[in-house]
Amino acid sequence: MIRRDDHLLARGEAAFLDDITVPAGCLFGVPVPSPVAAGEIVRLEIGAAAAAHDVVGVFTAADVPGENQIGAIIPDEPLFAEREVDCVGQCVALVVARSAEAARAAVKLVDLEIREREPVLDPRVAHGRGMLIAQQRTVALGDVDAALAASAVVVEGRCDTGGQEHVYLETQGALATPTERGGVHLRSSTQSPSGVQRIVARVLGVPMHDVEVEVLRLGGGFGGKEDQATTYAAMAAVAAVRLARPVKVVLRRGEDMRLTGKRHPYSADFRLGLDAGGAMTAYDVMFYQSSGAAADLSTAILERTLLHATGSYFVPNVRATAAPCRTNLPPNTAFRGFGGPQAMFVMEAAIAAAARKMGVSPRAIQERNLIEDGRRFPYGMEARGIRARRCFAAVCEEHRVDELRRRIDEHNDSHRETKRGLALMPVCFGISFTNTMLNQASALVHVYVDGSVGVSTGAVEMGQGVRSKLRAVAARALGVALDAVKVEGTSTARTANVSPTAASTGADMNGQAVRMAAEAIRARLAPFAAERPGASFPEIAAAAHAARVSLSAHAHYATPDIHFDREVGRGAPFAYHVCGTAIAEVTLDCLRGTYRIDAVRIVHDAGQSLDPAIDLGQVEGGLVQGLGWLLLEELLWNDKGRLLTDSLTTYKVPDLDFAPREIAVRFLEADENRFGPYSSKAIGEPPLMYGIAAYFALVDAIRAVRPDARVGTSTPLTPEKVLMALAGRDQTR
Ligand code: MTE
Ligand code: LUZ
Ligand code: MOS
Repeated sequence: MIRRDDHLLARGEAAFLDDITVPAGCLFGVPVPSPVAAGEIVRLEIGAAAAAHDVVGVFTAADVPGENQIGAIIPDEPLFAEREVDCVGQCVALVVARSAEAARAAVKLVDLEIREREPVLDPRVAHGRGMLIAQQRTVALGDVDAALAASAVVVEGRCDTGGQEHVYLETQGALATPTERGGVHLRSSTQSPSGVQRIVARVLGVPMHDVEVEVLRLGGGFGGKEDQATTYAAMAAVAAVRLARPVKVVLRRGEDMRLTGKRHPYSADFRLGLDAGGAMTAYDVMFYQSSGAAADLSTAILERTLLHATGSYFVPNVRATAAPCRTNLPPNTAFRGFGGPQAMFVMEAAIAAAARKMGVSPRAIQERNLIEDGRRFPYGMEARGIRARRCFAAVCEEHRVDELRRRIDEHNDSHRETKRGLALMPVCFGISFTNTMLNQASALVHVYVDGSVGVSTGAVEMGQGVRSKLRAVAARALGVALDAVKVEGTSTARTANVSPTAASTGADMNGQAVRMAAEAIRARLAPFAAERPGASFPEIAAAAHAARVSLSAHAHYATPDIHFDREVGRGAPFAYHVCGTAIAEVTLDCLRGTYRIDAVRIVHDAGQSLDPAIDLGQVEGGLVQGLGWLLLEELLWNDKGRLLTDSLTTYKVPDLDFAPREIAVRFLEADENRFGPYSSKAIGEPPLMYGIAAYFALVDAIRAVRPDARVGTSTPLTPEKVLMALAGRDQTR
């Protein structure tokens, strides 16, 4: 299947925010960021900037007509800093000029003096000082202390996982056009049109119906635009309303990298107990999340960390605690996996440590402990329809993992310059927003009298192919050809109160709503079809319209049977879990520390795919993005909290050469899934965690050189760190 937009995209004709022809008189805004990570604002003089060539206005907190507050979950983030700054990149003002160049030149003329404080960058230090975004939380099952005391083997350790920059190709931006009565029409590069609408209404002090947010498509989001697109939409809106002129704000790459939050770095302490046979008995883990300077989505991300603490495994006694620690970094935010990858990494590091101590392969421990139907997750949900073992067994069998292992061992026995390594990664990812309220979607379907179909939902297309999937659902439910269906861009005026396109639920929930609306229309058309054997769909639609029967339907879908009590950390928060397993093989150059990912082979449960080509792309893309997080992408800040890796020359993302030589993906035979339209399954986030297989394969190869190398507990494991580990340097941090 070719996505409807593919040719447009390939020719560069698909419009992104910055391609839209701006309205007459449009002005350009550029934010003024704090150069300091923590301190008190003692002077903010905007006079010189305001008087600069082509500058039309400079806006600060004083100019916000409504509330100067953009925090969506916890109201702790001002749009423009007032007295304090809490991170480098926090904005104090917006300069608006006739060109973006003139605005950028004038940014330098803003006179900002800050009395600096020592920033806190380490979440453990923040925790020690009681600097928390919200209370720390625990999910627990059984009696961990007793079970650990009774365990035959206990391993303990510390893990540190790094952050990750989203590097969506399209940077953050918005175009605001003032409307009547102090309202605004926004084009925003956001995953959350209703989120932008709600916060902009608050900032402007107008009702939500006076703020319309429209989204055509995003050049990638990856979670980075679930919450943080709001900032730039709100700035543009304030200036547009104040000046009664359209205002566009689009960040440059470097600005985007410095100003926006990233995947949360975590530090963790773990203790894992096992019996003599390798069955896990107890798991005790403490997560320190580097939340950044404001809450953003940190508490929700922390919750998903807790719910994925045990990964794909069943552990009878668990205590998982997580603290959202306030650090002087830009507020960290959603990123594919949403706290799940950080948790799963720690569990895999614990398994690797246990395997070493017990003299068995990590695979044996993984296989022994995979969760099965009837078992419970630590939060009390019973595993049902869990296909973890199926995928694990299938990938091992299809790729003859024992033989792969033997060949690698043979290679390592007979080669000194290169060593090879292998590891497996089973993924089991919960599908649904952990905040039950967000698990709803609606759709508006119109059949036009010529038989063509228009579909509107709250889903945002960001490259993941949700529009193609919704098109397939509508065509199938109505019984028309794909070409008859158009999925419109997203607008808050057509579809209201929508959840962000996130948590991998976009196609699931919006697809169900589309199916329901389309089926309602089809039922109305049925009598007209019955009276007209052989009639075409356009003829049937025209006949129904002539009889004054509505050809439009709206439907609302709420994911059934989910619930979660946040206070006690118990419930069934997920509709289902998506499972799969990856095997990774790497070859290490022992002299240079460089390595090649030879192959990643995956068996993944995509359900009854609505579009196998898209799903294959999601698995491959997620995997490579995960590899970047684990192996390559290193964020460095100086001790003043200034990001040093703020360009794509210093921040390395995977390229074709880095990608695995071979990626083999097999989709498991489909079964029923009542939560996905036509038994499809969510696919956006889970494949990212397959990258963990390659990380531990590399650790395996390093150990073939140096069995005592101190690797395997921190990410990213860059070639530089590999080289140091081969030289016998401590790489625990
Ligand atoms: N794929 C592309 N090409 N671009 C993206 O921005 N975002 C990912 C994933 N795949 C993303 C992507 C994330 S973080 C999520 S939550 C899902 O897509 C969202 O889309 P879905 O719910 O429709 O799967
Ligand atoms: N966003 C959110 C998410 O608000 N809640 C979630 O559970 C979630 N999960 C993954 C990605 N985004
Ligand atoms: Mo994805 S992190 O849920 O936007």
